[in-house]
Amino acid sequence: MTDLSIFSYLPNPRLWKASIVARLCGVDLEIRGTSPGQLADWLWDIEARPLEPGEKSELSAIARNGRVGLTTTLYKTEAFMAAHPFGNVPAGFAPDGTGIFESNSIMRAVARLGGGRCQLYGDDPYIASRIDSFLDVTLMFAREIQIYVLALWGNRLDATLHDNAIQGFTAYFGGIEQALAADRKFLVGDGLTLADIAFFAELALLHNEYRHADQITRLGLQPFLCDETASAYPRSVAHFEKLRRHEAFVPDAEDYLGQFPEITKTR
Ligand SMILES: N[C@@H](CCC(=O)N[C@@H](CS)C(=O)NCC(=O)O)C(=O)O
Repeated sequence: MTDLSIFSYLPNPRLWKASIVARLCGVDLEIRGTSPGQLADWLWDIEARPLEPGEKSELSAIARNGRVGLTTTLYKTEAFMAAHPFGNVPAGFAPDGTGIFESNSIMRAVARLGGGRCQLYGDDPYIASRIDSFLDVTLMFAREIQIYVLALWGNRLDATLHDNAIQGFTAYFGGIEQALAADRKFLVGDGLTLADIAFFAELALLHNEYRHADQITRLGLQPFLCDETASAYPRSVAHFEKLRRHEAFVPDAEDYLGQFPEITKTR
């Protein structure tokens, strides 16, 4: 039986948080979704599905404008909104329809479902909480980076947006670099945890920056993924490059990241 189902645009690095943990902890996920552009042609529901031809006209009562990142009309059912009050994807669903939102929390749910098979969420309350600390700061970084990447997608980057993103980037990477000091192999303890997986997923998402290099340089601004970042945060960049080759990460990350240069290489 499926332990958890997730509806999302695909591919979505934030969804990998759950799929990587599921792979490592033997949890059965059902993933539904389509490309971001085609989510407007899907019913956002506990049983998400493609809309039938002509069905949109019958659904005008539930049509609503996308709010974050998705600028088209979306068809979110009342059941979806009851389960997901913020109306976002990735959207997790327990077998009884209980909604689990925020990709970090969906990931935590998968780790909990893994029970004793899962070594990724610490084995005492203090280590689990330290992992949570990293997940909280990663969410703050993710928020800054989302604003930046969405501005790039909308071709509306400006110096202020870029400056805000710099603040978020330097604060987060300063902490990650510090956490990996003295040749630590992982962010928490001696093994892979949810903290590393969330770091990896959000930095993977930032790779979309490469698609918009012209927009950034035209404004006289500096991309984040560049040689200077590799020099300023060598442990963080090496950690990312190591994780992308981990066997549990490769099925999600290989094709997606293969579209982009490695951070350590000059574009
Ligand atoms: N912090 C959230 C971000 C989720 C999010 O913002 N999702 C956006 C797409 S990027 C969304 O679902 N937007 C729905 C809408 O625009 O109505 C997470 O990690 O899950």
